[in-house]
Amino acid sequence: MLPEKSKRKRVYQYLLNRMQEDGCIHFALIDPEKTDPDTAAKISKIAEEEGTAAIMLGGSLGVAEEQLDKTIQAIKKNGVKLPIILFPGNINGISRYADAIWFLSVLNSTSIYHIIGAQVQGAVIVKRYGIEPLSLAYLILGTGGAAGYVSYSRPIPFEHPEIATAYALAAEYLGFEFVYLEGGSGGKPVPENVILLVKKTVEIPVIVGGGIRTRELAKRAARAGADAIVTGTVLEKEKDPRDVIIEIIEGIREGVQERARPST
Ligand code: 1GP
Repeated sequence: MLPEKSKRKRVYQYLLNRMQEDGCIHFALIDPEKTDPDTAAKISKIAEEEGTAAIMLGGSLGVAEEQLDKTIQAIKKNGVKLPIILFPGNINGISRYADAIWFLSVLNSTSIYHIIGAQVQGAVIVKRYGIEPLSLAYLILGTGGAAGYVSYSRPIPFEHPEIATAYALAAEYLGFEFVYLEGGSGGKPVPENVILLVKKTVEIPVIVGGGIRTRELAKRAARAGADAIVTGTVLEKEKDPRDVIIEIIEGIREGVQERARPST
């Protein structure tokens, strides 16, 4: 019997619909190692109210399943209806309470473990917990940040958009549903020309993250064609998360509008 695709693909369909409607969507990334469950619940509620499309949960180091469980339970208890998508750094990044998981492969890692090893271990758990897998080609660019370091990656230089594009195209041909251009958390954002070339070449949705911390940077990534923008670090700062999210989402909307305008 063929799998019941519609059931397995609930979050997938939701994300695609929102990307189509809005042109570019926002994901709020929360690292449970850096943010306690109550704060995560508060940020998630604000994000939902201000138009964020989903909550991503994960981090490169020190995330334990128990922490994820508590964080997701707190977010759900706070009445947040947005999908909660795990963003695992390793197989300890899986919680039974999540709605979906970025089932990711670090395609430019030099370690087989990060390309297919952890996934083999994790698949069985994802199946057992009934979490929706969203297949994702995770590409590390620029300095790579902590994610690049812990995944033994060979980051793609920003100066070589054609290499990032070739990886993204290979990802599409291998059947990945999404591609993620990661500039490294807290680092320099992926340049517009890289996003532009990847978008021009591939048909799968392009997610961009790493170093996006202002309205202007969100606008640039959206204008270049990102289908989704991830912000993490900026939500951990002293600033009011509501102000931060409003700014980022306004930047995204402006970027989408500018994209639609014919160039003069
Ligand atoms: C990291 O791309 C994400 O994996 C988000 O990066 O923390 O810089 O927002 P920031």
